[in-house]
Amino acid sequence: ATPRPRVLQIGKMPLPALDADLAQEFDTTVLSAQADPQQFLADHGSEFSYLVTSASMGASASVIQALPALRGISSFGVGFDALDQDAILAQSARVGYTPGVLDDCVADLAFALLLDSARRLAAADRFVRAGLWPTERFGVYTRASGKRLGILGMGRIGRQVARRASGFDMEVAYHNRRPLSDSPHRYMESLQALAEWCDFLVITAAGGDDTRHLVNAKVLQALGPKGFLINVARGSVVDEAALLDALQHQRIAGAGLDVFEDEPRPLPGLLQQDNVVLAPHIASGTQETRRAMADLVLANLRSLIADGQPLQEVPWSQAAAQA
Ligand code: 8YV
Repeated sequence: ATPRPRVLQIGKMPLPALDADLAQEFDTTVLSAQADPQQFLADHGSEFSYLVTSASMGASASVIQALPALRGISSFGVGFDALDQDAILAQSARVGYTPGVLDDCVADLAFALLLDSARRLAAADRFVRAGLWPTERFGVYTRASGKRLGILGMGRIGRQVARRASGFDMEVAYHNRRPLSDSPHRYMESLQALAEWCDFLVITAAGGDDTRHLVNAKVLQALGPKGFLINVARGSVVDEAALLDALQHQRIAGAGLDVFEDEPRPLPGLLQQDNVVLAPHIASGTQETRRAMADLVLANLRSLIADGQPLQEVPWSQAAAQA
């Protein structure tokens, strides 16, 4: 029998069962489990044709370049901003990812953060647990229903957020680089105008150089002292220092954040603010969704090995393959 192709897995996957699946079905080596990963790559990098990673772990140029026989990458997640595009294209490796299967759960968490930042549910839970109910008053906060929702990045996930907003009788507008031909929602020419208009600004835009620090001090100023910022996309889209400053000086009303510029380390000042709700990058983190993502990681890897191409391919990988 021909030997099974060897697969390098960068680190632990976001669903433990997937680690087991990968170990069982493929000849898999976990890079982070090696005593000296750097040395391991230098000694054994040329033995691997396939790489498995996640949107969070990504794949740096130095890892890619240490794998001269690389043919395919299967990544867990819909984001690909942590995959070094230039290094990957230089080696003509094809890249699979997991779009589509997480849209509803990410939109659910956007709404959970929206409702929590407005109604302060996490703070209310802390209040009750601390035994304060009999003696103190919990504050009165902000209505969410019927308010204006601005979406930065009306893609697959943004559309699911908009759908949920209709159940809350919210008016929806969005900003993208260009208006969509098939969206019933109002298009705003600029992010600034969207921020001025809305009560809740929800970020569902892709990460990467094109969107870095789009939400800056000026946009937060436009969102204003009654406005809330919700981010379930990438920390890089927001200038986190400017956001902390705006929260500290009540230039915005509050924020709900699932993503940060330097994960897993939110700016320490954020932990001191009671007008922000923090989550550890869990928007896709349900059994159902992570299992569907894991199945797609496995299916993409099988397809890369059998046919040289993944079932779901990142756009720039597909474009390069067709050129
Ligand atoms: C993942 C994500 O949970 O899909 C993405 O791009 O950021 C999340 O769904 C995360 O990347 C897992 O590592």
